[in-house]
Amino acid sequence: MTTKLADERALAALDRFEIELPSWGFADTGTRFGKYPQPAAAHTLEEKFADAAQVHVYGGCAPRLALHALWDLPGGEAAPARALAESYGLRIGSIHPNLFQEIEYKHGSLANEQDAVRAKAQAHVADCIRLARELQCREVSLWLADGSNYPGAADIRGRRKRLEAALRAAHAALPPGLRLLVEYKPFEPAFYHTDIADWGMALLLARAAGPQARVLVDTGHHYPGQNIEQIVAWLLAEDMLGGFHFNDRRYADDDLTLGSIDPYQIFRIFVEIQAWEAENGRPAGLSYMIDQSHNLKPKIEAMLITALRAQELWAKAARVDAAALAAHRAAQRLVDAEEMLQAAFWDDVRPLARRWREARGCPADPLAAFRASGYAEKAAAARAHHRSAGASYA
Ligand code: PSV
Ligand code: MN
Repeated sequence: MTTKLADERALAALDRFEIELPSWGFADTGTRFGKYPQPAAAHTLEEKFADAAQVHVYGGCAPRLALHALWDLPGGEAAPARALAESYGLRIGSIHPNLFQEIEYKHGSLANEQDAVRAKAQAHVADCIRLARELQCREVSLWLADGSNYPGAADIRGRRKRLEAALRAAHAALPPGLRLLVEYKPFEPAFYHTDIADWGMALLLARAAGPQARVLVDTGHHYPGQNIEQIVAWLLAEDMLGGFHFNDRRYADDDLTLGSIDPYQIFRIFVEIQAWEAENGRPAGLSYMIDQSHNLKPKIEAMLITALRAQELWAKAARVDAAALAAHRAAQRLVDAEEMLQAAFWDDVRPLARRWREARGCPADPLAAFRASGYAEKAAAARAHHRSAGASYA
């Protein structure tokens, strides 16, 4: 396969690759030990839309914003968010229920032992489904902080049963076309057991919920050393993969910039997806989202770099020649097969990505162009009145 054909495949792959930005990634965040306010951080929903729009204007591949129900839509009204999306030229991708911040949820939400707490959580999910319908979103993306800290404290099977019933009930309220994504995480905030700890649990729950439910893979939610592309391959084979929350990590859920620690991991995930798409002759219909809260990096720059890195890794994966790889595998030419992946990973696709951007009227060097615009400085000046360190991530 010639370089020209590989480049054509990569350009076509870039045409169909979009990544969704998290509203919460533009707001002030911190660690368990403190919050680190930034002068240009977004405080209002409008500021979050405005900042996200910058990423799309310069990067050209991030047309959607994910919203967090409690932080972004506290009044439960869809109209203001719809108007903002329109005026900033963005779409609203997914709605994230918040089932962890309120004190009632300290022993869990949908798996809670107490009927009243479960009912409150279920009503919130139903409200998120209504919002998602009104905002014409593609999905409601559910992550639960449910779990326990000490052995003996929780009836694990009882909690699983309640969770399954809750997801079934949520699914029953979905209008056609709206998906329910089930995200898993092995630990934190619970440190002994987490109710949806891994992809197997998420898969079983999504299956039980109904046909519009799928699993969401957050790359940070795995133990070090776990083979995430294998999980992706299995979920694809089961037609149960819904999408991703991308971030990188050195330990777990560190919210580091995608590809900053292990770009080859993301590349291998993309190779699996594109192999599935080539075999099935259709897109896998996945939602690619960023789930990063940058405490120290300037937020818009961090999101822009993340979107560009995701594009580059996606383009690299597209340069793998699936037919040649299959031939090497069939003939058990291990070295040749691996070299195909290595070559595609190491080839520099940045000139190609620049070409792709320029063809769309985006700057060849988005970071430099964004910096030259002075947007961050202007935002910092305009947002000075917000400056008081609050306690929430909103
Ligand atoms: C917490 O781990 C988390 O990052 C989950 O991944 C959610 O997707 C996100 O917060 C927003 O609720
Ligand atoms: Mn996530």
